[in-house]
Formats: sequence, structure tokens, C-alpha cells
Amino acid sequence: MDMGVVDLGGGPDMDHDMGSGQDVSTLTGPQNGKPDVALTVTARKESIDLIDGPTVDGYTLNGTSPGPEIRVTQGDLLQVTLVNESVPDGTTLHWHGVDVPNAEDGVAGVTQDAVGTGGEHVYRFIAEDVGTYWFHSHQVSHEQVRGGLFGTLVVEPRAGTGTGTDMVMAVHTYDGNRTVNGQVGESWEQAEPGNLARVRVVNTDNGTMRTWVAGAPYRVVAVDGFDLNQPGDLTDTAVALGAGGRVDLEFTVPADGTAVRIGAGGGGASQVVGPEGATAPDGDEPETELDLLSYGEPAPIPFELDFDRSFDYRIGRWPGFLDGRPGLWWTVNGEMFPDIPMYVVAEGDVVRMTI
Ligand SMILES: [Cu+2]
Repeated sequence: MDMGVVDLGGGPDMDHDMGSGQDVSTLTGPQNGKPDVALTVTARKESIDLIDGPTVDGYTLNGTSPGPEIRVTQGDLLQVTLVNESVPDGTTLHWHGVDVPNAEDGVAGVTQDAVGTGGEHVYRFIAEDVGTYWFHSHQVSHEQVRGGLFGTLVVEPRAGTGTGTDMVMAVHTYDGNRTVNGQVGESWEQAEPGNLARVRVVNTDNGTMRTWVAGAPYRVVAVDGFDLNQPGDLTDTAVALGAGGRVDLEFTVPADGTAVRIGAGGGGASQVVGPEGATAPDGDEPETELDLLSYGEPAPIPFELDFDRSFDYRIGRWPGFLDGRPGLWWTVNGEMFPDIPMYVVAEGDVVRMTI
């Protein structure tokens, strides 16, 4: 594989022979030991009956889309056996946002071969970091993920989540139908008045969406698996999630018996949380959008700002020809693949990346 142009970022060169590196497929999670959580996930190309919606062509995991919601506790050894029953192009599972050993990363053509029809692949890794994640195919992703080949993963703290209601809200658009957990329109989750609720919103689409809470003040307590420091109460404010992004929203179910509505980017899909039979506000999309850069309080940085290496990453576009086709092509630091930099760091380096 082409490795790009070595960029040491002003740090020392390393005694590496680039030609004889370690085979990625050997960089697995623990191969021995009984998993704390083990499951088999079977991928199929088949139609999906959207709840309260149409039947669409797509992909399922264990017969549904979204596939399973996997919940583990921090430090658990997770074992997932992927079986490809009928995905013609082959498939993988990529653990979006999870820091896994390279061979468990599920990127077809890079960390493993795609699993062909009739084949299987075992993923094993320790869930080190608490947070809300998801997993999806990384083979022909634009078709398989869009078609529903994904599920969600929650890593709970050892001390528990400390909430009365803790749920995942996977937002996905199938064939133009915006859904929450595979349901078109309004989804319901029953919760008692006064309950502290944590709703983990996952944007599984390939564009930005907004989410918000109507009917109670709320806090954004985590973004992309990282807890925020002292997040304040928000009302009539939306938060933007990039493609693949997650936000954990926390609020108290109103004591007066009403319900709360969580918006999912408009388009009619929303999640209601509250006591059975309660009414929820319409929850029109707020104009105000949360600025995460000024939200909460700065937390101390866990290292000295004394950089071992500094890198520039300038994304640009270059008019020209690629394989004979004219167009505007993406560039990194003015160059196109494979002439783009390969940033080289040593373990433990403090790195400054300027984008
Ligand atoms: Cu991803």
C-alpha cells in the first residue's frame, strides 16, 4: 500500500523500516478469555418493515434495522461474531468512535477483508471508554449503511448510569423516511414523572441533523462519547450533530405528568418520553443552535502544552484531471493521494494538529 510522504512534524525520526511493518491482521484484541458479553450478528440483504411506515429495500442485522443495541460495562470483553448470510458485496462491522485494536476496526480492504456471503468474522475487544457509539458496515458503506446495516453500542460506567430512563435514539433516513429506531413518526418511551432521563441520540445518516428537547429544560451531557464539563440547562435550543455523531441529552421528566418531545431533525420523526397517555408539546424546531465551544466550563487539559510534533492539515480543492476526468479534486496540503503526508508520531507524543 502507498504510504504517502513522511512528515515528522518537527520531531525525531524513528527507527522504522517501513517495508517490513507488522501485519495489521495480527493487531487483534485479546484472543483468549471468556467474553463478558458475546453475541452473533447476522447480516442480510432484505426488505425492512418500517414501524408505522412503508416497507423498504435494505439491509438488516439479526432481522431488524437498526440491528441490536449492545450494552456493555466499561472494561468488559465484548465478542461479536458477524455472519454474512446474504449481503452480496460482502460486509464488515466498524465500531464508530470506539478506540479498538487495529485488526478489530472493521475497515474492509484496510484492516480485514470483507466477509463474503456464507462467511463469518469474530471481533473481540475490551470496551475501555464509557459512552454512546454505533457500529456499521465499512464495505460499500454508502449503500449498506444507508440501507440500514448498523446497530448501536453503549458502554456504561461501572457505577451505573444513575438515571431512571436510559435509552438510545438511533435516527436514520430510509428511502426518504426519517425514523427513530426504525419507526416513522412519533416513537414512545414510557417514563415516570420526576425520572432523570438520558437519551442517547445517534445520527446514522450521512448529513448533519439537529436535535432538541421540548417540554423540559435539558443538558447536553456528552458529545461523541466524551462527557462535557458542567453543562448548563438549555431551553428552546437545538444542537447540531454531524454525520455519525452522537449527543447524550439529559432531562427530568416533568413532575406534572406531561411528556417531553425530542426532535430528530424534523421530517415528522420524534421521540416522546413520559408517562403513559401523557401529552407532549409539538416541539417545533428551535432557531437557536447551541455553540458547543462556549457551552459548559473548560476542563483542565490532561497534559502539558509542550508539543513534541506539530502538523498542518490543509484541505483544499484542485482543478485538474484525475484518471482523465476533469473536476475539482480534494487535496491535502495541496497534494493528492498518494502524495499526501503520512504523519509520523511516537507513542506518548503530544501532537498539535492545525486544520
Ligand atoms: Cu462510522
